[in-house]
Amino acid sequence: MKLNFAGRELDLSRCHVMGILNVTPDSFSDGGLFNSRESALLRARQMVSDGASFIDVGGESTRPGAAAVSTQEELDRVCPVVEAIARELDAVISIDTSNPKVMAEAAKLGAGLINDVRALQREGAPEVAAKAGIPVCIMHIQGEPETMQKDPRYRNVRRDVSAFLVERMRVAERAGVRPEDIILDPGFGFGKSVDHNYQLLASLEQLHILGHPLLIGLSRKSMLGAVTGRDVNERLPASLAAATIAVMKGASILRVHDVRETVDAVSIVRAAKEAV
Ligand code: 7PM
Repeated sequence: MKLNFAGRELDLSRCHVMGILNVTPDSFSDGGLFNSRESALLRARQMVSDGASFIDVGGESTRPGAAAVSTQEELDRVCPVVEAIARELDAVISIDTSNPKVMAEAAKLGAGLINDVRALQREGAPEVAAKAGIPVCIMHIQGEPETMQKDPRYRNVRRDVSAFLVERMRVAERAGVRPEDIILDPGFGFGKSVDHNYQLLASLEQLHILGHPLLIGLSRKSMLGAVTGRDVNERLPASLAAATIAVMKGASILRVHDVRETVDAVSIVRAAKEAV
């Protein structure tokens, strides 16, 4: 299962690690430390040398209650970083945005993947993604980031998430996104209770039958805090356990804060899978 990310081919039958690079002033676990272009680049270099195949560059906080960001502000945050990483580093740049203008600009500057937590629901997004001609991650979300955690409800969370993803895939394909370029993500924490999240994690295999690679984001999420009682910066062991489960259930890309540690966990799963 090979995918072409703006000229970089990756075999997604193996699991790859995506490092999170927040370029927002209010990023929840980087504390806004990596804001300037230089510090973002420093962090990206470290993640690539730690084994990240992807760097997920995000300039709009998806944190519930975070202020909306203007297109210009998001472009100003993200473009210099995308450009610098594309010039210097051997990694696929993933652009974490819902804004079609940002998608288009980032693709021009060398981004190889569109990661839209709103599943291309913004006006014009499916068409821009198609025109960019790079793979797209379609993530499940219920509601809008501002309000999604207020009493999320499902008839059947596994079926509802699948149905949503199938519907958004159809929209993307109708706009011209190639089916082979679609990556799916159940969207842990995006309009889901703790129980919903664990039900989805327990049945990740079921999403696999849709036939697309899976991208999974569990790193430091509150569903891990809910079980361990740990604060966000104390969730590495729980994150690694969750990552291990996801790889064992067939995830192709893990979106994480702690690249080096996750690469180790992935390598153990691979060694055990390949042993005869
Ligand atoms: C507040 C709420 C802060 C949520 C940060 C988050 C995912 C993603 C994010 C994911 C994909 C976080 C999230 N999570 N993109 N972006 N999948 N594709 O905890 O699970 O990092 S932001």
